[in-house]
Amino acid sequence: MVFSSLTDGVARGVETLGDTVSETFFEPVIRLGVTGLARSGKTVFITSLVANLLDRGRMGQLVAASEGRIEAAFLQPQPDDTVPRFDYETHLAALTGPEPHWPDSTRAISELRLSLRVRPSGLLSGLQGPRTVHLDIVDYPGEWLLDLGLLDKSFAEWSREVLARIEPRDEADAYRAAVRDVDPAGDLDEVQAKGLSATFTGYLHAARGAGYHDCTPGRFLLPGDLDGSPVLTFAPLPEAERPGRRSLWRAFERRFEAYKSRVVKPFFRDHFSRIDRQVVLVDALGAIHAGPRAVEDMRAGLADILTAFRPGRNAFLTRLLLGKRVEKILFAATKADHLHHTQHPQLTAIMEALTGDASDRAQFAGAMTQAMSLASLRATTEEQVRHDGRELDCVRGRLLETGRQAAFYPGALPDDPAQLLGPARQGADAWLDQDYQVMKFAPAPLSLRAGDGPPHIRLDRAAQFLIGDRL
Ligand SMILES: Nc1nc2c(ncn2[C@@H]2O[C@H](COP(=O)(O)OP(=O)(O)OP(=O)(O)O)[C@@H](O)[C@H]2O)c(=O)[nH]1
Ligand SMILES: [Mg+2]
Repeated sequence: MVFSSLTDGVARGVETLGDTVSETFFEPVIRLGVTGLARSGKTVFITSLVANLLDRGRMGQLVAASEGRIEAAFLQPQPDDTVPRFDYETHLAALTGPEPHWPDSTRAISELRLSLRVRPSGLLSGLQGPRTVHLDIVDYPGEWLLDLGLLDKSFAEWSREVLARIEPRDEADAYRAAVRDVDPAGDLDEVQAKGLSATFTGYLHAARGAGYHDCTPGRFLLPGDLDGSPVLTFAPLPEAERPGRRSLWRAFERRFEAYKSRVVKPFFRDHFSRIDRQVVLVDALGAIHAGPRAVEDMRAGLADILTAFRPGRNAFLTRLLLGKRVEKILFAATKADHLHHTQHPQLTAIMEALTGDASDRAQFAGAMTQAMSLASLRATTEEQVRHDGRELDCVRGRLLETGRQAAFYPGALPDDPAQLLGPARQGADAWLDQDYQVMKFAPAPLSLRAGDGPPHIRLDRAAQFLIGDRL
């Protein structure tokens, strides 16, 4: 992690100038952010998108590709030397090798530059030669966006809120007990400090496991190279009466402030503020399968993530962005290959309803938005199965657990998303009249024709929405 010493405003100003100069005189750059909560499908999405932009045989809905205007696509060294490279080759080998498997979980930010040589369309086509458009894809955990909410809070406010929030939660038993024995005004004892932060981190992990999304500070769960450092060694404390300079309270307060200024702000300044186009991936089917509580939690988590795209609500972001906006946001329900295509419209409607609240209120500050259901890597085929005298629209694939082929009917999604989101909001324990299942399928072994990327569902439409207008 590199900490910049420039102030927020200056950094953004210099960079804006840099962007403009290079876009005007050199080659245009599109920065595409890919985010979503853990396991939402970010790594598979980027891997398959890149593979399908390199080999465009299955990208019929990407207009520049279907018009044959993309003359070449190639990977290049990325512009940011301090960000890990997205490990495209390893992930692709996992997905498309002789024994295909899903890639490992990735827990930090990474970046990849794909460059496209494109012939202009329309009037310009006769006048101009091909130009190069760089697509910088940035993969970052959605959890990091949740930290935005910390910036407006003092340590005292944050502590008060968190302690109140965790009061009724079983997952926090150990932390509540630990805090009871602590005198926040007493001198800092580093062993005690580490113990408290470890117990609090344990609570965050348990809470996330139980489906709570309000698990900040985000880096406590995904520390990366900050693991064990003082900026991650703090925890919420009960208010202290005039704590001294060397007290536990003051130490945690300083670290909380350091977390904000040296972890949260640099992420927003160095990465988030530079994004032009954004995909937010959501494992909506996984949540529906897990039940109403998980759906409600997903909705609330998504709403929190999306506040980052409505910068008017946050003074720091407003200042940082200086009017720059994400131009397009795609909300995509991933893993749609778990459903027969006849049910994809229902899944898309659920996505629209989940993000609709937020887009109505502020229209994401002028960004164009779209909801979609897609599969980055299609692991199933479709099949009709007769069951109890009825034809069921099934999907067939190789089950992850047993390796056996099976046809599978996940249950019918309702035409009206309110039938799911309503009970979820009202705190229902189970779905009333339908049971939803999700099987885990392994990626299918592939034998790709020359020029074809891996099989997908609507990845070409997603690409057209996100970057088609710039090609
Ligand atoms: N059937 C199917 N499963 C998918 C697809 N994309 C992702 N998955 C499943 O979802 C899991 C998570 O996908 P990833 O791309 O690793 O998700 P991620 O958001 O990068 O996850 P983290 O790095 O852990 O945050 C995979 O291991 C697959 O089981 C898809 O297109 N089809
Ligand atoms: Mg990942």
